[in-house]
Amino acid sequence: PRTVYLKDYTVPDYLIQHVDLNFTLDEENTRVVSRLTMCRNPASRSSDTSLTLAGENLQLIRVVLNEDNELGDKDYLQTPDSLIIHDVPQQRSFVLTIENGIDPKANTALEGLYLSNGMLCTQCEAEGFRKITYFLDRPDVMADFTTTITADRDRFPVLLSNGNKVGHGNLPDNRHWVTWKDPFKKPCYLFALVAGQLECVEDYFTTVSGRDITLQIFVEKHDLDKCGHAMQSLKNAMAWDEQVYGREYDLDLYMIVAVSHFNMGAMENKGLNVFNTKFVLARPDTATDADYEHIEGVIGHEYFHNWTGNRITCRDWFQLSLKEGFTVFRDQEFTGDRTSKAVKRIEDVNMLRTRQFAEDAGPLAHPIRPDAYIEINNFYTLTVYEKGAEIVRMLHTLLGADGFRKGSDLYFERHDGQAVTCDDFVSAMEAANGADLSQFRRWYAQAGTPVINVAQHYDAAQKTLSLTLSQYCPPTPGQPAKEPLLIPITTGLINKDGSPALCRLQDGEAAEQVVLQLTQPEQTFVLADLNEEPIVSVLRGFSAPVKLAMNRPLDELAFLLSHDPDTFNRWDAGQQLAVQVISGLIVDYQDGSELAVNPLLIDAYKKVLAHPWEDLSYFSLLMTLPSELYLTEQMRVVDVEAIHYAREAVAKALAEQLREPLEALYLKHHRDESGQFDAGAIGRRRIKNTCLAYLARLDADWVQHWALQQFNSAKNMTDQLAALTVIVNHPHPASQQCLDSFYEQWRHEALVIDKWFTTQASSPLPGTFEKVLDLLDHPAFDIKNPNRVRSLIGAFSQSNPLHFHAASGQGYQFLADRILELNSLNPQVASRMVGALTSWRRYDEKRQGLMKAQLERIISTPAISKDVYEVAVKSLA
Ligand code: B3K
Ligand code: ZN
Repeated sequence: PRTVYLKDYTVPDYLIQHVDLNFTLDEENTRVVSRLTMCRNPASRSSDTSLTLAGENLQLIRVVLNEDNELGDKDYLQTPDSLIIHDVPQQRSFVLTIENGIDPKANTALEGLYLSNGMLCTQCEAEGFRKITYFLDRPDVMADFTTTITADRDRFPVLLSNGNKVGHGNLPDNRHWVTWKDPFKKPCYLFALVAGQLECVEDYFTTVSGRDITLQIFVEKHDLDKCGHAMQSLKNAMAWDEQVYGREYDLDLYMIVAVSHFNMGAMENKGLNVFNTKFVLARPDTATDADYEHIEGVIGHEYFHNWTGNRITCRDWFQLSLKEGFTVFRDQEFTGDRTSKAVKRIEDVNMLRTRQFAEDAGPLAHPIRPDAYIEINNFYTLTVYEKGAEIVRMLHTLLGADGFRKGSDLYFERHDGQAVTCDDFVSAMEAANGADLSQFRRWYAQAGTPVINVAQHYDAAQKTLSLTLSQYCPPTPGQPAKEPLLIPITTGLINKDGSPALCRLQDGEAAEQVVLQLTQPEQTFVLADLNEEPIVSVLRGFSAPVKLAMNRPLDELAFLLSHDPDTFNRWDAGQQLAVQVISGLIVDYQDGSELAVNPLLIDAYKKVLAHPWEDLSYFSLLMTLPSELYLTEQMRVVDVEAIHYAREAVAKALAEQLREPLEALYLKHHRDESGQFDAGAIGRRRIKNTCLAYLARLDADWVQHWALQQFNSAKNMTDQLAALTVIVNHPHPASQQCLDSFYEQWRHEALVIDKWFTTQASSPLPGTFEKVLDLLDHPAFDIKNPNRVRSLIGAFSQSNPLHFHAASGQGYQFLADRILELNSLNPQVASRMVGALTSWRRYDEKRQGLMKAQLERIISTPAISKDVYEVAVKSLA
């Protein structure tokens, strides 16, 4: 397979001004006639007069140049992935008409035009348009599109594409046609077409300048009752982007279509977003509070792309983080404003510190702007998205909210209608603020997670505190040595009595906190006017994507857990406290010693329980132990069993010793507030279910009864699923019965059945692996549906370390078998599943050998896709 390099970028040799597409739809034989108005790009430096268009799996029917010149075999060359026309006009624009056939039904890769439950839909990002017709399939070729769709009226009553509907009519033989015109120039990856038996929910939004925008959500008929939340989320997002970024919507129509078969979350096609049903459909009894939050977040994300992605797009795919990092930052802030800022920040950092840090420390580490790829779809990673958002967040921290807004305003003003680079974004931030971000730019080019060390020295005579910070970034593939980065470290001080101490840097103003700008490998900052030595609170709000190496004594962590006014650091102090205690128990477990939990931890949690919290979701997070995955990241050689049993020992000790307050809290908040989604009701459900999960560790009849009661009486999915999870994760006499009744209750709701699969695949109880094997043969399992694959195979391999990493290696073999099966059906999904094997170096020798053997087996399989090949080969390197 061929590697593509950023350093090889050249401008396109030709431009496309106008695209006129004509689709005659059929499940197995769709005809596409594409009429391209093109010209030589004046900026091109090549002297070659041929034209190469990208195209895959297309049946070419004819090629016509300038209306009447039908080209013959000798005029062009067809390769498996291109069409090369030997000679095209160089001095004036020309029209190229191409007719080709495609087979959507055979398209199980779900890229290009494909079938999902009888409806036809497209997915073109990153390079799917070439599976529809021959084209200059690169984001820096922007054109205006007119699309006419003709189809049978019964099978495809609804025909959608980007922009505005400009014409429609009936044809003989029960056929009809619709024409769509998108007035905004766009790259072909933003093209979309949807056709099928869809029903629609309609509403409107009045923009700040008084324009009425029609909003439509298209779903299958039986899902019409699950669109209300998505619609409200869209309106919230539209209002938020006006208020926070001054961005107004630009077309008169905004459409969202929900489809069941989708490789990822959603797609921001201009005016016609296509969504995974998972991020649209919600009803109180079918979707959890977390689902409600994710739907609003993803609807926001795709909406925000209209400005950060569509109006201004990427020059090339190496710049992916330009749109994704910025848009994730925007959706994170949106969700924080809509829900709880404190909780949202913790959830985002949790994900970053477990999954993205692992990526950054492993064989697939890459900068947020990668230098090279074999398959671009493999680079829609946590690094490009989540770390990319952290880089944007650091700019926000460094420049302040106003400075950042000035920068984004200038970015929109300078680059509207263009395809640009990450560097253009940073330049706009610089220019608007008169800032020098040259060192900051290294974040775009360097992979790996920097480690920050902190040393403090208090000088009682001078009343100063010296903080010496140092940075070190471990080597990553292809980057043995790193340059120092500009790292903003938000820091505050707390007096011994728990009151905040003011921070004053030399010549600075006194403030509640300061942003220390670390630019050197080691640097000392002096804080003045301190009558006593304070406790430092470093990296508040997680102000940079780094690892803080501070070995604090347990009592200092307990102090911060009680007193830090920064909600993030307060929570993190509890996490670090628990990590230290659990780490000690991991060693005890490995030594075969008894697992005795440090009373200091119990006491700290007791205090948390006694505090009158207002934000109960935040309270729930404070009560939640670090996940097994986070603990995995803290170990040199990962021991999944020791992690699981040590963490369980702590959870059980907390349940035993804090039984009374946990019970009281459960009973206090155990009420039916189904259908209420305000922060109060969500928080009450969350803390109640956190208590139930602790109490379940007591394995007592009465708790089993509580769980069963809750399961049977719940009228909302949050409570029902929380109860089911407790029942399935602990020995419970009614376990199978509950699973069966849940299945019966929800067999017609695919998204709920996904949860049913996931719950079983995630259980720590013995027999889970056998259960997963049985579920593969369950009639509801369908390897062609990515949500189902993720709910069973993904959940087992990525969220059940105890069983996936069973010493026998059966989990690894099982996963490799599934990857090979998926490889020929859906390479993108197959490649995602390889993720669970890539961290093989982190395990003991025996497991390393077993995991490696499966990776080797994968790459030596004939006809392996480049998607799977790239991930497997790089993880072995
Ligand atoms: N831009 C799409 C992701 C496309 C993934 C292609 N493999 C969704 C998003 O980030 O909004
Ligand atoms: Zn995105």
